Amino acid sequence: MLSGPNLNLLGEREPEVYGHHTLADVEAMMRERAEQLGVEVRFVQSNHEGVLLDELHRARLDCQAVVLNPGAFTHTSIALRDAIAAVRIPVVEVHLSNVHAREPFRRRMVLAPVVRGQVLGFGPYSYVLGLEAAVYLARGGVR
Ligand code: CA2
Repeated sequence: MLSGPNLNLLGEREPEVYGHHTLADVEAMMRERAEQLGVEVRFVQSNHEGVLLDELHRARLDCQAVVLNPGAFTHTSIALRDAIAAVRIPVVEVHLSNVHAREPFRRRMVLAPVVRGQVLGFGPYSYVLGLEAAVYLARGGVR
């Protein structure tokens, strides 16, 4: 599970947009579901694009799928797009908010063509659904 910039502030500010859960709360929800599904999850949050790139590269060696909330890099990062296209393991993009119902600049999603799918708008539950999708893909779901 890779979380991008500012998501470490979750629960501290803008609760009307992102809710009251902290990132630790969201990760605990995912961990609980991961146990039920019998899978291991590694959690990384970084505010640095290069660290997210390194983690995607690392994941291709020891993970079967990635759940990614790229934060604002969703709208800008061609480097993340290239990395996702390069790593070959399935990447599921998740967002807490329904970005399409927000500012027009958030509708530009540069990773969308290279991820396997997106889950957005369900708050912390987007992460749980993203995990379920990732496990489904890792276990040989849709190609
Ligand atoms: O809805 C999402 O999950 C986003 O990826 C969150 C990003 C935003 O730039 C994307 O458009 C949609 C921002 C994360 C910032 O999180 C904060 C949390 C608390 C206080 C301030 C920012």
